[in-house]
This record gives sequence, structure tokens and C-alpha cells, in this order.
Amino acid sequence: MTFIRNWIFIIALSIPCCIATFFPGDSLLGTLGASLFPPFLTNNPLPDGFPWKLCSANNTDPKDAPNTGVTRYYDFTIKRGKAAPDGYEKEVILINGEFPAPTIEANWGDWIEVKVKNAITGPEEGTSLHWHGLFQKETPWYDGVPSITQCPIAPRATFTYRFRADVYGTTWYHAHYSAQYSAGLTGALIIYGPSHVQYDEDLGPIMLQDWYHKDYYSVVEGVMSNDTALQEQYSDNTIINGRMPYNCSLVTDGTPCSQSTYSKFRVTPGKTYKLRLINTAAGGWQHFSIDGYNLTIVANDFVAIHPYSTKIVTLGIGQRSDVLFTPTGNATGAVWMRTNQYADSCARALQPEGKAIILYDKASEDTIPATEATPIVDDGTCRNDPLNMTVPYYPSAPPEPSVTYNITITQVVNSTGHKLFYMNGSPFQANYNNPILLLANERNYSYPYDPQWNVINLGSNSSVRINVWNDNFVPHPMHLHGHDMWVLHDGLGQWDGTIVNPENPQRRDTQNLAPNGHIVFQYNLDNPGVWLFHCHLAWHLSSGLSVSLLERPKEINQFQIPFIMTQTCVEWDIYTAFNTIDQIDSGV
Ligand SMILES: *[C@@H]1O[C@H](CO)[C@@H](O)[C@H](O)[C@H]1NC(C)=O
Ligand SMILES: *[C@@H]1O[C@H](CO)[C@@H](O)[C@H](O)[C@H]1NC(C)=O
Ligand SMILES: *[C@@H]1O[C@H](CO)[C@@H](O)[C@H](O)[C@H]1NC(C)=O
Ligand SMILES: *[C@@H]1O[C@H](CO)[C@@H](O)[C@H](O)[C@H]1NC(C)=O
Ligand SMILES: *[C@@H]1O[C@H](CO)[C@@H](O)[C@H](O)[C@H]1NC(C)=O
Ligand SMILES: *[C@@H]1O[C@H](CO)[C@@H](O)[C@H](O)[C@H]1NC(C)=O
Ligand SMILES: *[C@@H]1O[C@H](CO)[C@@H](O)[C@H](O)[C@H]1NC(C)=O
Ligand SMILES: *[C@@H]1O[C@H](CO)[C@@H](O)[C@H](O)[C@H]1NC(C)=O
Ligand SMILES: *[C@@H]1O[C@H](CO)[C@@H](O)[C@H](O)[C@H]1NC(C)=O
Ligand SMILES: *[C@@H]1O[C@H](CO)[C@@H](O)[C@H](O)[C@H]1NC(C)=O
Ligand SMILES: [Cu+2]
Repeated sequence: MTFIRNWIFIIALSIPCCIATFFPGDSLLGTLGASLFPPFLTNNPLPDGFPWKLCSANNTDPKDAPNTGVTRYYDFTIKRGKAAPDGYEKEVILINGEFPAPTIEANWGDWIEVKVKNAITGPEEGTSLHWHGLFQKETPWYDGVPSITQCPIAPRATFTYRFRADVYGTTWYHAHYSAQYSAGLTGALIIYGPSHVQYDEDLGPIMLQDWYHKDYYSVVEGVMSNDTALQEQYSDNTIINGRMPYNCSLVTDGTPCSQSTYSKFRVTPGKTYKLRLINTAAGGWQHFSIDGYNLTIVANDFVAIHPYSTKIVTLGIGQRSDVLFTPTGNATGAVWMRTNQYADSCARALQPEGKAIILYDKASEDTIPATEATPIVDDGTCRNDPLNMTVPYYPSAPPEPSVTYNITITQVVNSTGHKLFYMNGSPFQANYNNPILLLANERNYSYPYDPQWNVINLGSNSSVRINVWNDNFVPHPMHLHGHDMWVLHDGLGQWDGTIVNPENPQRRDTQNLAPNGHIVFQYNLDNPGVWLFHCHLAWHLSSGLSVSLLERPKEINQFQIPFIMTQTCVEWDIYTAFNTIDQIDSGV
């Protein structure tokens, strides 16, 4: 199978700051061999230069993508293997043998086509890939959630996703089958678009992740048990772009463990760098900082914001922030980049701090920084920065909602001793063989109670406002598929009925929900489909913390769904007719 690489040839631009090369497929992230990232992909541009012509961040709705007519092709094989990102060797599941998985790049308005082969054996597992934060408008079947939008890709089967880069900025993709992504199925996805801020270089994706030495199946079993000792599953390390040394003297069972390296980045003092921070964790919040520096946040998720300065960038799982960083001082200097999980309040982590090295241009490759950490202020609520600080650059005001919906999250031990999360009284459980979107396409809305389908039918309402009340003492990073949401209010306790920045509230696709707190969000129902709304903490999602928001079913009926969707279910039906699926969790 040939990887289509015709687009990697980079034309040298006249602006010297922006010359960059990048070779997809090479797993060089976090090494000094990694290239800078370009301001946009220069092959297949439109005749008049910039792929987005005269659109700028302030005159064009970021959801109104130009039509480039270009498709970016990727060819993925998902397989088991062994890897030691932090020095400790463990079983992993990887894409094309790479960790982190290959970075996907496109220009705003391009199509992205990803052929996925499920080669997971010993034992076999289903799989699927989700493209976090992309709207999938008119392609809701390619959202990649088994039991919601597709049947799992059966072992030995192949499935090709094809969707639009319908918005621009930084995101990631990951497996959505059980908690499988924590085994290594996480990669960055960058969509180049207009920039509302000036910077010199793009350092590219910086993935912040907790790392478990146990396999995900054991973690899920523990978390969902009624044994408090097992419920508390700790990650072993915190890695940045797949690297971070582990203290091998902690290994007592003979597992191979060797000294691993820190991720490294090379910068020149005086230049301004863009860092694309992504929390790709399974269980932990990330609090990012660079010793002694202020960082300027310029985008949250896919939404450009009016820049503001901060020392610590808070990211719940699934959230992204693009930040600007301007190193100053001695050209032989070096400084620590850190991400802290705030163990106990926002994570269960044995090594809560991940570090990487920023080397200035004349520092030798083996320089170890001597800088001091920015003091931590952990208020225990794991909340995002106040909503009044995060003002979208392209303004948009929510209309009066046509329906308001309340959702309450509770934590329950069911009668057979499984710890679960309920949404409005029911834990979600996937029926892999009957995806809700495909049933809706056949006008079937009868969801038998067992297993728990957790469907909320919003019909043809024009705009929905949802008030989520977290009736338990743990925080949740809540993620909505198919949309971004106006986040009208968040906080501790119940909503007081007020809206922050009603003319232009913060928009994003993932928002942190505080312990015993609320978030109130709204979105317009302009995207027929079935969209998951769930906690992105993998172990909570496994424990049922999810609902499916059915949007405009009458329009779903009209879709001509590609034949591959049916074929994938036939392959899964045949596979499950001969193999029992040991579904220990919600399935997504
Ligand atoms: C919009 O952005 C362009 C370039 O990014 C700038 O020249 C122009 O002044 C901006 N307009 C407004 C109204 O901010
Ligand atoms: C590594 O772990 C060992 C065993 O617990 C401990 O004695 C040692 O201090 C640790 N080293 C570091 C650098 O944390
Ligand atoms: C960071 O920002 C704070 C508050 O704006 C300011 O007082 C401080 O001098 C800045 N620090 C650096 C290193 O720029
Ligand atoms: C730059 O830093 C290096 C290493 O820390 C130090 O040896 C050198 O004296 C510094 N130079 C200046 C001009 O501060
Ligand atoms: C945001 O709101 C808080 C109170 O909730 C207030 O203290 C702060 O000054 C406000 N910040 C801005 C930028 O409006
Ligand atoms: C949602 O809950 C609030 C109280 O928090 C209540 O006033 C309102 O009537 C509820 N709305 C619906 C649609 O149930
Ligand atoms: C309790 O939850 C587990 C995990 O979802 C499920 O397998 C089991 O059937 C549930 N027990 C009952 C009685 O519903
Ligand atoms: C769960 O554990 C608690 C505390 O040990 C116990 O009281 C309760 O009966 C257990 N529930 C089930 C269903 O096993
Ligand atoms: C609708 O789908 C459910 C779940 O697969 C199935 O049990 C039911 O028979 C279907 N109803 C009709 C009318 O096809
Ligand atoms: C709006 O959503 C509510 C809540 O799900 C639903 O009961 C109602 O039928 C919907 N209205 C329309 C016009 O579809
Ligand atoms: Cu959660």
C-alpha cells in the first residue's frame, strides 16, 4: 500500500521565518530531529495562493470552510506491539508502529481520507477512530464511535473514513472502542488556517499524557469494581510527546526497563513560538508551564480567542490550547517545560509531573536545565480558567434556546457490585451491532432498555441549552461531538441563571465540570446526526458517563449512507457470531 506523499514537498516561501519541512510517517516528535511545522501546506494550493484566499480570522466564520478540492490521504494499520516510551517495556496497540501515532495535517477546507486496517491480534479486538472536535457535517457516520455511528471495525477488516477539515486549529484523534486509546492509539491532527496573532515558528503538537504500565483492561476492571483499593488506579508516568524517563528502580517484577530520554525542543531567544498543547490522557488533568515564563493563550480547542497571558495552562482530557512562547536571554540556556497532573485532586498519578527540555540555539544537546518550577496553585476543582477571560476572536451570540434540558450525573454501585456513572439515572452501555445513527436512518427509534442506550431525542429544535449538574465529588472533562458549545456558565454548586459574556460566550468542544458543580452550554441543531456527549476521562466513560444526542432525525432519514457502513456491520455480525466479545465496560 503506498502512502500518498506527494504533498510533503514544501515550497520555500519568501518569508524566511516560515520555511519548514515535515515528513509524515517519521515518528520524530519530541526529538531534535523533529521539524518545525508550516503555516499551511503548500502543495495543491488554490490558484491565488493562500488556501483560504482573503479569509482572515476576523472576517470569516471559522465554520465556513473554503472549498479547496484537495484530499489528504493516510493509510493506517492498527497492531499490537511492545514499546517503552518511558523506558518501561509494555504491550501497546499502535498505528503504523508509531507512538505517538502519525500526525495528520490538512489545510482548512481540505478533505481527509484515512484508510484503517484492524490488524489487532493475540487477542483480537474491534476498533474505530474518532476525529476529536471535527463537526462531521453531512458525514456523521464517519465520527468513529462504535455503537453510535458505526459498528466496530472487525479484526482483519478495513474501513475508510472520509471527512472535511471543516474548522481549523489543533486537535487529536484516538480510538473510541472501550478504553483502547490509552494503549497507544493517540495522534495529533492539525488543520492550518488563518492566524489572528503573529508568531515566528510553529513548534507543532505537544501531547501531554498520563501513561499506565498496566493494560487498559485491568485498569477498567479495577475502576469499575466495588473495591475501593482497586477503584483507585494510578498512572505510572506523565509523558510529553511520548517521552519521559521512568525510575526503573521501582520495577520489581523483572519487566525490562531502561533509561529513556526527555522530549527536546530547540528554540532561538527572541523569536515567538506557537505550541499546540493537547491533553491526550486517559485519567488525568494537565497543568502546563515553562519555568519562569508567561505563556499567551491564543486558542482553546478549535476556537481562536483574544490572547491573554498566564503562567499555567489548564487542560482537561481532550482539551487543547494554542499558546505563544517567547524565550529570552542567554543563547546557551535551557529551561524545563512541565506538565503537572495535580495528583489526588485532578488525577491519580504516581509520577504526576512530566518534563521536557527546551534548548536555546547554542546550548549543547545534552544540556540539563537548572530552572525552578512555577509554584503550583491547586484549588482542587480542576476548573478551566474563568469564562470571562476566554473571549472568542470571531464573535457569535447564542439565540434564545428552543428547548432547555437538565442532565444530572451521579455515581452509583449497582446491585452486582460495579461502580458506575449514571446520566439522568442510567449508565450508557453500547450495543455494538446496532449503531444508533444507522437505526435512525431506518426510522427505528425503539431502544430496548437493556442495554442502556441513553438517547436524548432533540427532534427538530433549533437550539438547545443543557444544564449539567455534577452530583458527585469528582470532576469530569465533558466533551460534545459534532459541535462546539457556547459555554454559558460554569462553577461550583447549582447554576445561578446568569450567563458570562452573553454577546460572545466562550466556545469549545470540551469543558471541565467541577466536583459538585455545573456547566451550562448551548448549541444550534444545524448538524443532523447522533452526537455523543460524554466525560472524556476514559475510565469514567467506561463506567457509563455518556448520552447520545439525537439531532434532526427526519433529516437523518434522508441520508444516503455509504455502503461501507452496512458492510462494516455485516463483518462485525459475522465476527461476533463466532467470537464472544468480553465487553466489560460501556464499550466506548
Ligand atoms: C482583520 O485582520 C486583518 C489581518 O489579519 C487586519 O488587517 C484587519 O485590520 C483586521 N480587521 C479588524 C476589523 O480587526
Ligand atoms: C527511584 O526509586 C527508588 C526506589 O523507590 C528510590 O530510592 C529513588 O530515590 C528514586 N529515584 C529518584 C530519582 O526518584
Ligand atoms: C508575567 O506576567 C505577570 C503579570 O502580568 C508580570 O507581573 C510578570 O512580570 C510576567 N513575567 C515575565 C517573566 O514576563
Ligand atoms: C550563559 O549560560 C551559560 C550556561 O549556563 C554560562 O556558562 C554563561 O556564562 C552564560 N553567559 C552569559 C553571558 O550570561
Ligand atoms: C472575571 O470574573 C471574576 C469574578 O468572577 C472577577 O474577579 C474578574 O475580575 C473578572 N475578570 C474579567 C477579565 O472580567
Ligand atoms: C431544570 O432544573 C431547574 C432547576 O435547576 C428547573 O428550574 C427547571 O425547571 C428544569 N428544567 C427542566 C426542563 O426540567
Ligand atoms: C452492573 O454493571 C455492570 C457493568 O456495566 C453490568 O455488567 C451488570 O450487568 C450491572 N448489573 C446489573 C444488575 O444491572
Ligand atoms: C459495595 O461496597 C460497599 C462498601 O464495602 C458495601 O457496603 C456494598 O454492599 C457493596 N455493594 C455491592 C453491590 O457489592
Ligand atoms: C429497532 O432496533 C432494535 C434494536 O436493534 C430492534 O430490537 C427492533 O426490532 C427494531 N425495530 C424495528 C421496527 O425494526
Ligand atoms: C425539542 O426537544 C425536546 C426534548 O428532547 C422534545 O421533547 C421536543 O419534542 C423537541 N421539539 C421538537 C420540535 O422537535
Ligand atoms: Cu468523568
